[in-house]
Amino acid sequence: MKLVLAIVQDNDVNLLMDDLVENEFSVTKLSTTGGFLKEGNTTLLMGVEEEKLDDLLKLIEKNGKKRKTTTTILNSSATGSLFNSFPIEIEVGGATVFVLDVEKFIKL
Ligand code: 2BA
Repeated sequence: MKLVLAIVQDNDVNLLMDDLVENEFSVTKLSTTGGFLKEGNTTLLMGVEEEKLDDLLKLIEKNGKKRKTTTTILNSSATGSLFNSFPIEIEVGGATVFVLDVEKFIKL
C-alpha cells in the first residue's frame, strides 16, 4: 500500500474529491497553508493499493489546474529602515504530490 499526500489549490478540491469518491478512493482532507504565499491550500491524504496508484495520480492531474498569481516581495535596505517591495508573478499548482510506502495499514 502507498500513502499519497497531494497539496492542491482550494479551488480544485471539491471537483477532485467528488471524482475520487466516485472512483472509490478513500480520502481525508486537511486545511493547510503554503509557506511561500502564506495562503490557504488543501492537503489530501489517500491510502491506496499499489495497482490503483496510477489511476489515482491521473485523477489528481486531471483536476489540478495550473494558475498564475502575483505576490509581493519585500526587500529591506542595508540599514533596515527602508523597505521597497516589488511584485513577482508565479505559477501555482496543479498538484504537489508525495508518494510514501506504508508499513502497516490497520483499522482498530
Ligand atoms: P506555497 O509555499 O505557498 O508556494 C506557492 C507557489 O509559490 C509554488 O507553487 C511556487 O510556484 C512558488 N514558490 C514556492 N516557494 C518559492 C520560493 N522559495 N521562491 C520562489 N517561488 C516559490 P507550487 O510549487 O505549485 O506549490 C504549491 C504549494 O505546495 C506550496 O505553497 C506548498 O504549500 C506546497 N509545496 C510545494 N512544494 C513543496 C515541498 N517540496 N514540500 C512541502 N510542500 C510543498
